[in-house]
Amino acid sequence: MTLTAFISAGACAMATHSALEEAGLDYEMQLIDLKKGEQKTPEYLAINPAGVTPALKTDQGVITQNAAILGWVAATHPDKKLAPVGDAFAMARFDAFNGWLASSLHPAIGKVLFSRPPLEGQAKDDATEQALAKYDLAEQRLVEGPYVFGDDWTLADNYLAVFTRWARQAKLLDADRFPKLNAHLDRVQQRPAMQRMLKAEGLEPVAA
Ligand SMILES: N[C@@H](CCC(=O)N[C@@H](CS)C(=O)NCC(=O)O)C(=O)O
Repeated sequence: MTLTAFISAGACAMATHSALEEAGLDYEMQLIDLKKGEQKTPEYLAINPAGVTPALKTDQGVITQNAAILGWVAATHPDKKLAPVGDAFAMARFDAFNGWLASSLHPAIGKVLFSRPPLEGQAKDDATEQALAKYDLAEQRLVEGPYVFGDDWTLADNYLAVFTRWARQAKLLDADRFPKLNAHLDRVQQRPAMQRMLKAEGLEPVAA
């Protein structure tokens, strides 16, 4: 199987990149620089017409969306125990959590951090409050602890860590308000696959 991962350093594609590392796969990495607009070039739009990263080119074709890529990596490497493959109910919950990250947490924190032009004043305060309410939901209801699904780490943990990392970088992941999410991020950042991913993207774990 020949795999090419289209990744942008420090972006949500860190979830896909770390999944490939967790599975120990051989893949070629193509860096797409979002600041230079490389996601909108005709060459890249031929890979992912939506003009966003990540994308994963496989022998069967291209897969887009972190959540789908994580599910595919886990399903094609069941021996690596990256997700509860084979348990339909547990897989539905894995997909549901990843779907929530993609459709709710990511857009909320993305609006705060990456709006162009940048949000200011009341608009920024409102967007921040709405994003933090979603982190509250993760802290209080969705993340069982120590991992998303209790004692068993899955790829959903690395995907969540993308957004807790962004929040910590922006000084939004308050230690008193989000003790579980802070401990979770510290734990996930220690994974060798996460550290390989960060190094390959020219990044480092973000300290509390
Ligand atoms: N739900 C998608 C989101 C993909 C996405 O929005 N990627 C961002 C980076 S985090 C991107 O490429 N943005 C570039 C743009 O919108 O021009 C996924 O998880 O794959």
